[in-house]
Amino acid sequence: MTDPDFAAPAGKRALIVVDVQNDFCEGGALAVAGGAQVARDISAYLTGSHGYDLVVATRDAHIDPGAHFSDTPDYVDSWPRHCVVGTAGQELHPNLTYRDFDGVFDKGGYEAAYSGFEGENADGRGLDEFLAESGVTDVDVCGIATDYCVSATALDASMLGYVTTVLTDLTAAVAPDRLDATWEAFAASGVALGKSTDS
Ligand code: VGL
Repeated sequence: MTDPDFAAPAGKRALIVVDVQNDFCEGGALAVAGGAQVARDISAYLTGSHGYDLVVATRDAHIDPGAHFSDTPDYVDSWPRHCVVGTAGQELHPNLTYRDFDGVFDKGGYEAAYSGFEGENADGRGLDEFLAESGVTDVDVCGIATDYCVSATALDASMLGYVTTVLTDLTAAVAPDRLDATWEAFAASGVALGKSTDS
């Protein structure tokens, strides 16, 4: 029988808001259908009281990411120029009115970087270091794009030992018709699917 006195203490919960940037929303250089609505929905979800101990954001922040940019992109491994540091496209989308982030983690200066765990905050700290030091054990992940940066971030979170849930209604996909592969990768890695309305 489990002695409740010896139960592991509940850790903290964080929400990771992935790449809700102008270039990934309608009108942007690499527009993902539904991106602007996702920005609005994430803001609504976080307005007033929410259950997270921490909320962090990630951003693509490219300077010269090599073959990640192409004039003839394949939209799998190469992309039109997007989220270039110093451009409006790199900024968080105005529909994302929630800005009370505990950290913003920028990634991809000189290489492709799909996972938010490749990013650093203004203090030069990585996302894993920051979350772990904050006592976070559980993360929810939302944002853009479901099948690229949200997926890579969630898979890394799970691999790093965080109990990980993707809030699917707060995501938008580059290739919605190929999402089955994303769901399969999540299932194989222990990433749960949830909805913002679940709790
Ligand atoms: C992303 C394609 C290229 C994303 C970033 O944020 O999902 N997708 N770079």
